[in-house]
Amino acid sequence: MQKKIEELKLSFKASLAEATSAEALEALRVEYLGKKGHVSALMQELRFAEDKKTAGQLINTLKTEVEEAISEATEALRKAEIEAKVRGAKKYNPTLRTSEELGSYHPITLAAREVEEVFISMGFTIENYSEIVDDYHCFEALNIPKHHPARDMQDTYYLDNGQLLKTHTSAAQNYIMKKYGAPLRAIFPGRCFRNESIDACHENTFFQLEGMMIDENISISNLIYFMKTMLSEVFKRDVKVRLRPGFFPFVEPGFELDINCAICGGEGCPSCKNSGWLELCPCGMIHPNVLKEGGIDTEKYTGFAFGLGLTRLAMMKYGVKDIRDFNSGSLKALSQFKSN
Ligand code: FA5
Repeated sequence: MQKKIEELKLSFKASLAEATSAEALEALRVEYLGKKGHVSALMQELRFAEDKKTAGQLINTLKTEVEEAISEATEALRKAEIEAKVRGAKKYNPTLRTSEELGSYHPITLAAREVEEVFISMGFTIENYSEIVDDYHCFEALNIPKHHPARDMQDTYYLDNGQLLKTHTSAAQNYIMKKYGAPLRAIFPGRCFRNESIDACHENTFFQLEGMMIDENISISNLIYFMKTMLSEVFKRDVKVRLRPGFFPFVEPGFELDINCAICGGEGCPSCKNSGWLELCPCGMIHPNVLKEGGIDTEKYTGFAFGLGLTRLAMMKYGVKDIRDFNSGSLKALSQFKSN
């Protein structure tokens, strides 16, 4: 009987080598381990064998070896199939155009780039600043101490850790003054967040583009020159603006620069809250306290700063009636800017 078991082992090995598919392996399993298979037949014969104990052990060993060999071969086959599939799969090609429908730049990006180009040509650098800032940079360093009523104008989203979402790009002023010192010309676009009531010209998430120029003998006339140049370059047509006094604790004197509403031509509409004018770019001469806090010698240097409402500028430039269209994700609205 032992001889028979050895012969079965050898024939199993030979058959296993030829079984190269899942079906062939299953057939082999049934041939050896099935109810009417070789191992069952050996068990039947065992009753009549003389060397029952040794033969029984050998049959068990054969059974285990057959089970293990078939499951190993099945697993190897499965892995080989997966590898073949991966090898044969289409490779990702980053240079391949997947669709004729190409995307386009967001109108706010387009507007920001135009403004940036104008200021770069006038010697300004572009700075980047975080969207999460601390109380010091957003308020304290800007001459807005705790409990100052000016904080009420910017309904702020505070984080659990005491930091906050930047309410205005002015939050970068102190950082940039300390980074570069004077003289300095920099612009810094950025996303701002305020817990606003939303309407056609107010969003809770909007973009501003801040600018600062600090040097010897900088005056209001420099400020007005740069504002005029920026607006005429961006709009490429005459736009009616008005300058009126405005209060911001970080500038003295401070101004509101309003633009005549491009949607209604000044008649009054929901986009300008029926006033005919839209607040666009508050500005002013940087307050000495703010310069000092930024490490600037106020005996030698003065400077101006402005906070352009970039989202509103895009509204006026492209004739977008409702500010909410910008964040809507509506392809119907945004794809109109493709040709730009
Ligand atoms: C400020 O944020 C000042 N930091 C601006 C400044 C900078 C003044 C430097 C002086 C010197 P204000 O809160 O007015 O100011 O916002 C500036 C501009 O951002 C507004 O004129 C407007 O164009 C835009 N803006 C403000 N709130 C919103 C809003 N909720 N949705 C869309 N645009 C807004």
